[in-house]
Amino acid sequence: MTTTRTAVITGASSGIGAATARRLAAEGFRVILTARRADRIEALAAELTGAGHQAEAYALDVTDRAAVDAFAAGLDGCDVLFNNAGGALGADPVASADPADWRQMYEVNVLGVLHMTQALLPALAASPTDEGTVVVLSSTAGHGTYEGGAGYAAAKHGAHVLAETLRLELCGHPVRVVEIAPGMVKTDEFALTRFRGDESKAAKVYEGVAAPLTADDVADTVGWAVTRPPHVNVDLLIVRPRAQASNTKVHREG
Ligand code: NJP
Repeated sequence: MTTTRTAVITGASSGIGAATARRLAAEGFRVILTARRADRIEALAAELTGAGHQAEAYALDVTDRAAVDAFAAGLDGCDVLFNNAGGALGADPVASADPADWRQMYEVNVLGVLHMTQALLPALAASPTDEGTVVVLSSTAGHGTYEGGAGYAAAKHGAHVLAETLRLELCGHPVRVVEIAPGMVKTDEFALTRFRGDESKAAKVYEGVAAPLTADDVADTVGWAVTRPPHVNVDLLIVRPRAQASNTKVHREG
């Protein structure tokens, strides 16, 4: 008899989260889709269910600790937690950045991961197939910085440190901790959110880059990491498009 594994995905309403939901559903996971926009995750859950997969939607703001605890209390098991909800706000230099943006980035990219991880760790440790896995979607901005990126990089460095520390603290327990750190990924909303809906500024991020990563490329790395045998811990996977050699060296055509 095979046991159906459950994956909880935060930020499943768009981009990398939605792509990973599709990927993990295809791998046979029951996927629990969470995000603030209920209509988006309900539509995706219906699409996946219609295709014969097991999928449920649960509207959740990861910065709301009480809501996260209520979600966890109603969950009947979790084998994989994909901490993907997050993003950047603004690209202002340190001298003029808005502290409110920094606070919001810390809330979602760091405290959101903390809330979800704390709430679901007991369920992950009790995984009947011994496959409890916490995945943290950080960024190459969690491993280096760039001009105008300090607020986002500080938050993603925080997510990276959380993952590193948790792996040390869980050594000897049946839960592995995986960090996926992508470079430039062309998704519909990431840059638009960063530039508060300014489409021309958002488009400039990817201008001339022949092939940025796609959400599916990142979903592929998550799908691979969480389907290794339970004793294999993929600590950190840094993935960039070929055209991006570092946070500040990008090949642009034209
Ligand atoms: O972006 P986007 P990506 N509570 O904006 C959700 C990182 N990353 O897929 O709540 C719960 O489509 C939001 O859903 P909603 C990036 O930092 C990206 O590209 O409905 N959910 C949405 O589904 C982020 O951690 C790139 O608005 C909250 C999702 O988060 C992850 O990859 C590069 C929430 C954001 O999806 C996915 O980004 C990189 C909250 N409080 C790292 N706030 C890149 N695209 O270039 C937001 O290195 N969400």
